[in-house]
Amino acid sequence: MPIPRVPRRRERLKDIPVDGHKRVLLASPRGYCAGVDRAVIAVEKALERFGAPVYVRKQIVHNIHVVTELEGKGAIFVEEVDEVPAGAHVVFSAHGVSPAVVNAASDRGLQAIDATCPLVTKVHREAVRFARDDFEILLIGHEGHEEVEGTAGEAPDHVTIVNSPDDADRIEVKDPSKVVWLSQTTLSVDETMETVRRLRARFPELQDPPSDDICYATQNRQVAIKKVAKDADLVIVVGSANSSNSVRLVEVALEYGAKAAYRVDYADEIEQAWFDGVTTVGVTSGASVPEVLVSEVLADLATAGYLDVEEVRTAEEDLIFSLPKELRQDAAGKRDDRALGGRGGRS
Ligand code: 2E7
Ligand code: F3S
Repeated sequence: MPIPRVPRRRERLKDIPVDGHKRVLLASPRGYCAGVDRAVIAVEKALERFGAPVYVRKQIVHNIHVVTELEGKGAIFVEEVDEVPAGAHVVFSAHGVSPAVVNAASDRGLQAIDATCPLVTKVHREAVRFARDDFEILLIGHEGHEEVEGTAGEAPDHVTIVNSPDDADRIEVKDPSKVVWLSQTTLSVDETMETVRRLRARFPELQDPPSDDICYATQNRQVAIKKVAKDADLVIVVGSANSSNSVRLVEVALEYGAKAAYRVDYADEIEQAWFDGVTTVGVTSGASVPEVLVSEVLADLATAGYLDVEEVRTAEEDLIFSLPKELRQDAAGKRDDRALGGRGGRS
């Protein structure tokens, strides 16, 4: 079950006395990616179509605000499909599920709606193909994260999880001539390249994935925050603690010159003490974060005198994914025309 939000009662931010021009650099792209948009709409459509409750396995996306809002509309979040009453509708989260979960849902007679991001499904297919060709798959990603569990579950006998660059120095493989690396979609691009460099130093025949596994949205948000961070005294990242891509944005900001960087779920977590001597505040948000939460942060910053907001745009995004197939027709049998189209808009 998601943790309910406990509102923090702090005073609103007060005006910050600093010498110099106070401004906000607002990173763009930020916030919702195409996979999150699709997954959240999928739960809303399922509620409209089938009525409440609709069950969702795990958090649909890793954002406490999104989860709380959907709960208010009648979604029930569960950890596993065995908590769902037989015959009910269950939505699989954007992070994907292993075949074992799909089978457990089917054995229980559940009506599954698969909101797995298509870019995660792509990685699952790569895992299946390399396993079929008897490769050992070095899956770079965080053990225990739902996405990694789902991808590894496609080929458990062929996958070794590589958690960090240091892990790359330790892991053992059976046949160094038949290894390939794949990755979680939301990792730090720079850290992943370091992990691959260290893997390749040990296994020179290591194959690359057929295409990037770190998705366009993760890459674009990291490029944008890098540009902001070099000029920022303080960076605020809006996103939840369990949101891998949001946490990476804090790390990337610090690596690229931000003097300080903090993650908040809500504007009321911002602390007055962070602003000592701060003229330039960078702001961004993770891929699971609705824009309203960023607007609330900007409103609070305005009360503290940071009224000048400059957008720092490093890419355009116009990717839209079609809805999960189980929801593509409306109740009257008409096709929903949200079509697969657009581009990720690499920076
Ligand atoms: C699905 C995937 O929900 P998030 O915060 O997830 P992460 O993986 O960053 O914890 O962000 C959206 C999202 C990202 N990747 C959803 Cl596979
Ligand atoms: Fe998909 Fe990337 Fe978003 S994997 S859910 S587009 S962060």
